[in-house]
Amino acid sequence: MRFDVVTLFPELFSPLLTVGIARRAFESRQVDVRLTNPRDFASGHYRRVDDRPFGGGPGMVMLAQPLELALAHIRAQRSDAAPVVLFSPIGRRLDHSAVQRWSSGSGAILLCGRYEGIDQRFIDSHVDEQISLGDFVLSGGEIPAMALLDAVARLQPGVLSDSDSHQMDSFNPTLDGLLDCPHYTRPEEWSGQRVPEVLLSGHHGQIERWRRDQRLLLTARHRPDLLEAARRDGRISRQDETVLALPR
Ligand code: 9WO
Repeated sequence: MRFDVVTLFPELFSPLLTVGIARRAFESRQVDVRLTNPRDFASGHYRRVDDRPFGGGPGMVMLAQPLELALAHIRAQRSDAAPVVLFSPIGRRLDHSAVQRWSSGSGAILLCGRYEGIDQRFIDSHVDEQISLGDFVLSGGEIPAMALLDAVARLQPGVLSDSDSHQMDSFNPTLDGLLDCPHYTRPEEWSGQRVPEVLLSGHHGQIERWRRDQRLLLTARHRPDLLEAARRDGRISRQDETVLALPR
């Protein structure tokens, strides 16, 4: 799949593309990321990409014209009708099921806004979808774009070291709708705190049951909304309910 990113700051993407486990998906071009800077399509001696807002007010607004030329340049390279995605708090919240859909698609054109925003006429003419990471404001759309690319990259076959473990419901904290269990590593005692004995026991059945219990209890305490959704989807067994009903 191919993701074209339209950004005034393409250098922000280097660490994403060259460091960590997701990098494998990018370097192998399983997830082919192309960066386009609208400044390269700006005119005049100063190659302006922004201007003052009509009606007054603070800050600057991204010009529609360099963005449209950048988009035309990308469209000329792509043979598909990839959707144009804008990252903004107006959009639908990104979640794991949306990431799964993006990870099995053919890509998109990711538009990263800066300054106070983008001329609304460009949005009305060219943006197909808006995606939000939550109800807060950033200084640009680059971090949300990187969040989507990272989430998509780690779902590519062979990218996670424990190959494809994310695809197995019982290993995936989001596929079956429960939070992940706590993790422990060496030493067995740290700062006066011992690792739960069951994890040292070597009883794989007991370990799996303990992890399931932890996930159920953690989800009940911190995200009762997720537990309700898991119940509605039939993902909570009778044995699970027994654990949840125990007094704590
Ligand atoms: C910001 C904004 C705030 C409230 C309602 C609508 C909005 N649209 C935008 C917008 O398009 N902003 C551009 C990208 C330009 C300013 C910096 N940008 C941005 C994106 N800030 N915060 C986000 C963002 C994106 C996804 N999830 C959370 C925040």
